[in-house]
Amino acid sequence: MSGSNRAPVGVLVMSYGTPESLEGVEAYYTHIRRGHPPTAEQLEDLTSRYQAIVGGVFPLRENTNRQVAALQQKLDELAGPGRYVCYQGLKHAAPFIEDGIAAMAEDGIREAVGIVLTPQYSSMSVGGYLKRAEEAAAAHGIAFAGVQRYHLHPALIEALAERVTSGLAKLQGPADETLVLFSAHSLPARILELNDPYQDELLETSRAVAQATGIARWQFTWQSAGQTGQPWLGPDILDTLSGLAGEGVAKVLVTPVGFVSDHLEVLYDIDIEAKRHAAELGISLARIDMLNDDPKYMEALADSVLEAAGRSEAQHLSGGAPEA
Ligand code: FEC
Repeated sequence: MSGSNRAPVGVLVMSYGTPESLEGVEAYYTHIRRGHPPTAEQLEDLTSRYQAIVGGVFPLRENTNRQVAALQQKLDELAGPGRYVCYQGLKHAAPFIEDGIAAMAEDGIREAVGIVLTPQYSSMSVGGYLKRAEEAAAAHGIAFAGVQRYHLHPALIEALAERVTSGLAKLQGPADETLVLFSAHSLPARILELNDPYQDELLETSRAVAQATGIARWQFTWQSAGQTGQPWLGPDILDTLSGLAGEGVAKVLVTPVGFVSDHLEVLYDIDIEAKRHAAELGISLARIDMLNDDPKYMEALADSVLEAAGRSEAQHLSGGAPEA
């Protein structure tokens, strides 16, 4: 980023997005399915999951708003007020990624950094967000640099480790009686043919958190696979829990490391579905508190934004193209 004129740098904070109301669920689901409307049965299934979760029907929207405000505050603290200006860009709901970039253009922003509210890179997740943001930025003549990953940032690992430690206390008894089950959103299994780093990065985050907390008993599992008729990465958390019950494990602390917010995939898939299954198997299941706007998480995000802006500025000065 060219630091000489000190014009504000736009920060596009990208998140998955959630409907604004129950009436908006169909349009949201159709967007996720790339323009193909869900069947009545699929729509009813998704609507009933939203209705079942605690903490409001669509907590992701409020949580994302809070995260964006907290990141703005952290950037103001670190770089001076107004040096960086945050905008929101959602993948499947308004304001869409393209809306966020258009708002920057209207405000006269010429340089931007993009960051996604999920720590690990996959071409199917972060790669998709950054591609859309880059294309929109190019159309508006905005120089754009994307943060691809921050899955090993020390402040992120510290924040997750603190939550594992307090989560273990929730389950009571000696910590070595509990198995820590790291989890993340599954992806279609064809990702394996693309040499994608997603799985490795999730395991790296899990290993770093395990080391930071000194836990010996941990495993990784997938969750929230879609119903697309294609195979998804497994084992799924429900099968993993069945296997653990067979091995005599009685206490499990689920630690989602690919999600950063309270939302449907945590509040339904873990807190309702996995918990119910665990209870049937005689397992006590607890979950770590999500990061939401945790100050250490904000530090990891702000640091990654500043690093990307600096990298981009160095490249600008040396005449090279910014890295995506
Ligand atoms: O709280 C909320 O309203 C939104 C919760 C939510 C998050 C989330 C994160 C990720 N997804 C990822 C991949 C896929 C792929 C498909 C897919 C489908 C859905 C559906 C809902 C949904 N996802 Fe999601 N995802 C969330 C919600 N996701 C609802 C549709 C019904 C269902 O399957 O349950 C399949 C698309 C297709 O049909 O082809 C693939 C990935 C993440 C984590 C990274 C990120 O946050 O971007 C990867 C939160």
